[in-house]
Amino acid sequence: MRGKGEKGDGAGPEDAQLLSLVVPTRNESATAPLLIARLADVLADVPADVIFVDDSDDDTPQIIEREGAESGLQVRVVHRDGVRRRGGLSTAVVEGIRAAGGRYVCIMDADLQHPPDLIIAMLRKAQDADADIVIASRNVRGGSDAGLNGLSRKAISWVAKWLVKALFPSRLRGVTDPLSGFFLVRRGLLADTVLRPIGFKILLDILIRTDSARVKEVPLRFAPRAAGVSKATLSQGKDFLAHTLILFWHRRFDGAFRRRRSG
Ligand SMILES: Nc1nc2c(ncn2[C@@H]2O[C@H](COP(=O)(O)OP(=O)(O)OP(=O)(O)O)[C@@H](O)[C@H]2O)c(=O)[nH]1
Ligand SMILES: [Mg+2]
Repeated sequence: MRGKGEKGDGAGPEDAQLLSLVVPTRNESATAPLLIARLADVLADVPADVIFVDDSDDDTPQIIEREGAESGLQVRVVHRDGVRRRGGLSTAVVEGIRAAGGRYVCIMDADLQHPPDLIIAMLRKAQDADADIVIASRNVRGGSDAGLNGLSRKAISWVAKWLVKALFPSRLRGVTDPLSGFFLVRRGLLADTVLRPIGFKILLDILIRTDSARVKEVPLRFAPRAAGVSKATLSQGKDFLAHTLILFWHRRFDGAFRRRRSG
């Protein structure tokens, strides 16, 4: 894998650092030590830092600081309180992306549903296929959503996927898992992109707002949560629908606007 000293997006400190991993956390004191131990193995030879954007009320940030210091990883914790937590997971991920310095930014959950070894496969795919976005997909050969909790969640996930595929057919052609929470993005792609996700579907926001980005996928075997408690709630369904509608209108308006200007 290409790393230190390789040519990046242009000039700048990102040339020295290949990857920033962004992990949003809320009350993950049970999973954080397990995750950090796995990341220390996986990222041992990768010029990378790990940014935890934390909205916890428990001792998750202290645990991350302690385990991070012992792990040899370059770990940063951005802890948010009060109004800074507004938007929850979605604003946490955007804040992490904006704090990142690596050539690539990878977003993953803290509960080990996203196997850390896949980070290396995603980086390789990004470099070898010159991709702007690499998605860890549950829906390609070799992937699976077995770790998704219960039949109803699997059904909701299936309906949600086909809804967005129907609303954004051209942009999502060939994309099998537009709602995955595990993905890697070339950071330069997002430099001038305004991201306004609502809820948990940040990848969809990025895909719709970066029209010509090259997308590749690697298979994800979505694992069960390693420990701790799910933060998924029913109101996420409402957030998802609101977010999808906003993106739909944004895209239609922009399209009409572009046509009017060129016509
Ligand atoms: N910073 C931040 N992170 C959050 C927030 N809500 C959830 N997270 C984190 O986002 C990731 C995904 O949340 P999960 O609770 O695992 O949601 P899920 O994977 O859809 O649900 P399960 O399949 O039941 O685990 C985890 O790392 C959470 O700790 C939030 O409000 N703020
Ligand atoms: Mg989870």
